[in-house]
Amino acid sequence: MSPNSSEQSTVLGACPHDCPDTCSMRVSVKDGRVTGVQANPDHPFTRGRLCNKTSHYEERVYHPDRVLHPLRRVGPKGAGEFEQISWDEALSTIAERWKSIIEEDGPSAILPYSYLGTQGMVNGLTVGDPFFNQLGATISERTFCDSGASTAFVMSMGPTPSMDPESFVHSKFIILWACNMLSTNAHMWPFVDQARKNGAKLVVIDPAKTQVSGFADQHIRPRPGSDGALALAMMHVIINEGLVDQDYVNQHTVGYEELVPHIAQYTPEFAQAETGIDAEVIRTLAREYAASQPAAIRIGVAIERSAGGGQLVRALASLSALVGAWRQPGGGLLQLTLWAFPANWEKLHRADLIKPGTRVLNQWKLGAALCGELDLDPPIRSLFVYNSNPLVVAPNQLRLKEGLAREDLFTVVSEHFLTDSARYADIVLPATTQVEQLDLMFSWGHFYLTLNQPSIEPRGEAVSNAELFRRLAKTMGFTDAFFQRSDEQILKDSMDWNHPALQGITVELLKKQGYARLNLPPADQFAPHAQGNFPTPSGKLEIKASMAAGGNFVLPTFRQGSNDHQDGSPVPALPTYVAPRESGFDNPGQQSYPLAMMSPKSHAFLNSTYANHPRQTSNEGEQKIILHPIDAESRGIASNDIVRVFNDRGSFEAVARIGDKTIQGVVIAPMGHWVASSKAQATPAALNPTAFADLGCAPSFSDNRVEVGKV
Ligand SMILES: Nc1nc2c(c(=O)[nH]1)N[C@H]1C(S)=C(S)[C@@H](COP(=O)(O)OP(=O)(O)OC[C@H]3O[C@@H](n4cnc5c(=O)[nH]c(N)nc54)[C@H](O)[C@@H]3O)O[C@H]1N2
Ligand SMILES: Nc1nc2c(c(=O)[nH]1)N[C@H]1C(S)=C(S)[C@@H](COP(=O)(O)OP(=O)(O)OC[C@H]3O[C@@H](n4cnc5c(=O)[nH]c(N)nc54)[C@H](O)[C@@H]3O)O[C@H]1N2
Ligand SMILES: [Mo]
Repeated sequence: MSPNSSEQSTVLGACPHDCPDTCSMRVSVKDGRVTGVQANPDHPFTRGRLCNKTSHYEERVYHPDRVLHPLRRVGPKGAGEFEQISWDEALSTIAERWKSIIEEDGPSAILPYSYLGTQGMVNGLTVGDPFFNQLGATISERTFCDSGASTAFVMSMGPTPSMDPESFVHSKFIILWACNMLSTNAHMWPFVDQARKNGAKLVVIDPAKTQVSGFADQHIRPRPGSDGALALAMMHVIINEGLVDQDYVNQHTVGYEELVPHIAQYTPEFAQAETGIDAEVIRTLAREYAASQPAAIRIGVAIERSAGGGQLVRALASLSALVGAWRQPGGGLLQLTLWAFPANWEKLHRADLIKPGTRVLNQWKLGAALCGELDLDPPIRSLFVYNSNPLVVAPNQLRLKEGLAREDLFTVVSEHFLTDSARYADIVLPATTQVEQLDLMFSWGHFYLTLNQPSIEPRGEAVSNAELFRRLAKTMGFTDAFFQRSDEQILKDSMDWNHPALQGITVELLKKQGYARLNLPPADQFAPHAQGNFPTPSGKLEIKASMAAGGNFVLPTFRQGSNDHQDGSPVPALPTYVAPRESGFDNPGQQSYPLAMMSPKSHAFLNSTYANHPRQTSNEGEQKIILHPIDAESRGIASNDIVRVFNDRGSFEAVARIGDKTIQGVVIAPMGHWVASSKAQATPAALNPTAFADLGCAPSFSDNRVEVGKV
């Protein structure tokens, strides 16, 4: 099929988004134009249904605000005033500025900044790494998402795919823990729903009432960040009441003898004081969880977003082993299926190009770094952003805004739109959308590899990220042929095609079919740890983590992270309760900022993506803050009042919604709205702390305190 055929044709594509569901799409094309996007009805996980965001993906492709040409800033930073320039001019301006910065201060004065605007192996997480590693730029440590949970999970169980999400149909007892499934992982719901219909009990553990908690047999609502106490108290009950699967524990775990005395302190009464959940409720939950095998826990990414998030995941891994949940399909703990994909991260990322001693800067520190608070030598003089919109997704928004406004900072942003971050750029470069590029998608929520074939030519002068870095490499005089690999070559290089998981799967097959299930046992036989076989140093599930001692575990290279424990103290080897830094019941900050704030995902946005689509903003409504009726009343706030939400870090304005969607003492401000279209030009990120959680430099969005008042 030629992309310009005047016949209506269908091209097999894949959703590009940073979402566990990675849907298989069918793109309809006529006269070189995308006329619609449908779900692939054959795909066993997509099951013929796209979400509210991608079902109108053509509106993104043809959005009137798309950036289609390189732009140069002509107004003040942040004003969004630009003029069109040629690619040649854009590239030569970048090269000229970078060469003089490198000459004066060295390449570490240049900072790349990226995340998962697209998740493809070709254009996604690692696309710019070889270029910046070769340049010698400061390394941007990417710990936006799941780095804390991943660290804890791998410390406990190794990098294992652990459970097939489709095997949840076989579960007898399901806990969705900090997971807003019907919004953020909606294609997994049919499997959970089927289990329910087969008689499984569904428990949701989330301070918020969500669409999915409405389907739960039981909704447990702990104080944000206190969940570790709940998990440890469940272990306490299971051990004290003799509910342990002793045979499984003896054969397939390490550290149980030391766990028994350690767990004595975590009584249900202790957990009640921390979480607000009645001790009897905790006892019953523990008993039912132990008795109803196979029992499955599905954790959301939000599990990691407080001071003790990492230790909480350590506790949940241990909990699953105590009851022998792993013995049958449908039992265990599900985090990321990503571990099943034999990706060649090393080849994509090229850590070997990093010069020893190159500076590393964590993503959360961008505002502080740009404002000179970190005393960096040399300071950051140039910022290159792609696949990310830091002004909305990173904490410390006010400082970040201040830093981005620095006249002497040379900022380049590659984007689909003039996002909040792009508005501060000196040069904006136009990026292709998924229908204009080739890519191969792994998934972090199922076991299918999906090919995205381009269905139209790039619009205007937009280029894929891979092409962008080919152009930059050429402009900067990189002669190694590696930097000029075609998209097809990058795609081929991205996977270990000889790995058993890819047996029988070829690019040709993917072209025909669009997707393929990894060569793994089917869901009804998927129980990789029925006989232990955990990919840890001991081969067992490590209740006592050998990797904690000496902190020798590092995140996979594509995160570019070190894994320093936040304060340099040793990581506790046994699952241990780490109380929330701010959001707990007892906290020194409680007097001035009595309310804990969570800022979870918006239903109609994908992080900050789609927050400039009229269909999605009208679906989502304006920025809201949800208050419990008691907290609203004591502040004289009524529904629909415009309120100011604030703490020492900043403030934003929102419309108040009042009801039992939240618990007393906790407010909820969904994230994703753009600064430029927000009241008072700020969003919840203005209040978020930059403090890391305990493991993997994870964020702590669920661990901050605020006050709310009428404007
Ligand atoms: N619609 C939509 N889908 C998305 C995204 C999106 O922006 N919008 N983003 C994608 C991405 S990048 C990710 S990482 C995933 C995230 O997927 P999830 O982790 O499911 O998403 P969140 O909305 O961040 O949080 C889920 C739930 O956790 C609860 N929660 C927050 N803190 C705590 C806590 O301390 N304890 C407990 N028990 N619950 C807590 C929140 O109230 C929320 O209902 O979603 C992906 N899918
Ligand atoms: N308060 C709060 N903050 C959060 C979170 C939260 O729950 N609460 N969640 C955190 C999490 S889990 C995550 S994953 C991060 C997400 O952080 P980001 O990955 O930065 O998320 P997005 O806001 O989706 O920004 C991605 C940008 O990439 C652009 N883009 C898309 N495709 C391409 C492409 O092919 N090329 C280029 N050059 N650009 C492209 C999009 O237009 C979009 O503006 O946010 C984190 N921040
Ligand atoms: Mo994420």
